[in-house]
Amino acid sequence: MNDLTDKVAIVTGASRGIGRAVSLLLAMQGAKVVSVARSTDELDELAHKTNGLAIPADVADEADVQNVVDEAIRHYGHVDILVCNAGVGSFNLLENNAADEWNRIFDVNVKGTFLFCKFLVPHFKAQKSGHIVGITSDVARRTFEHGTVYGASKFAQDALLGSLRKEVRPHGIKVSTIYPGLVDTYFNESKPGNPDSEKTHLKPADVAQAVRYVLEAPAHVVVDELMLHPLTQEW
Ligand code: NJP
Repeated sequence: MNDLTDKVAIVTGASRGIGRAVSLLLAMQGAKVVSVARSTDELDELAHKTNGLAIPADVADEADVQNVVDEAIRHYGHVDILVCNAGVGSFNLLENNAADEWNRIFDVNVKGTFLFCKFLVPHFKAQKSGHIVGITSDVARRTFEHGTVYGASKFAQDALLGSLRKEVRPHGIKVSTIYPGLVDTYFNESKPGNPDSEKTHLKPADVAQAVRYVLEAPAHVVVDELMLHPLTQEW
């Protein structure tokens, strides 16, 4: 098993939901966590709880992302793990999506993943190790009504991570993609905690456990893809 103690992990979209659960779980395993999102109050509280760093950033802003990577390396000396989790969605008939909505969703889900990988891969190559975990979606592998824009962004994020996996494996770098089904979070204006969600949704902690599982795989093993659904969800 790969021990996470003192591993330095950048987690995006950490202010709530899945990213927050990932930050808390990795910190419990002894990792040094760099939590990234735009909501500063939530990040400060998380940094306190994880005894880690909180760096406010818009994942779609190149200068912000460069700053997160520089600051994490300056503070801890290196980075071992990147969890690309920040994501947004909205669900509409194709013709009801404004072009700006396309830009917003692709900026966060695809460009955000691209920028963090772009700035960290050279660092990982130089140290001949590193693990990138992408939180995509089950809809990166299937299509659904009202999912033209969000689904297209998740297919694109999945393709980016799959291609990158092939590029970086010879350098000792792992890329794992996690495909969650419905998760009980504030995603897309949902309200977590509805009693029915016990049956219909995963919990953020379930996805965090999946992240822990892929990160703790022994050095000679890479979990390329991991899909998890609530038992009741149709596939
Ligand atoms: O969503 P939510 P989840 N720059 O809304 C951050 C995927 N997924 O935890 O900036 C930086 O609770 C935002 O922070 P803030 C989904 O596609 C979910 O459910 O402070 N950060 C917050 O921390 C996504 O990739 C479901 O507003 C930005 C976080 O992202 C991932 O799971 C199903 C940002 C979103 O937290 C986490 O989503 C599925 C920006 N520009 C896949 N914009 C599901 N929930 O059902 C947003 O298949 N964030």
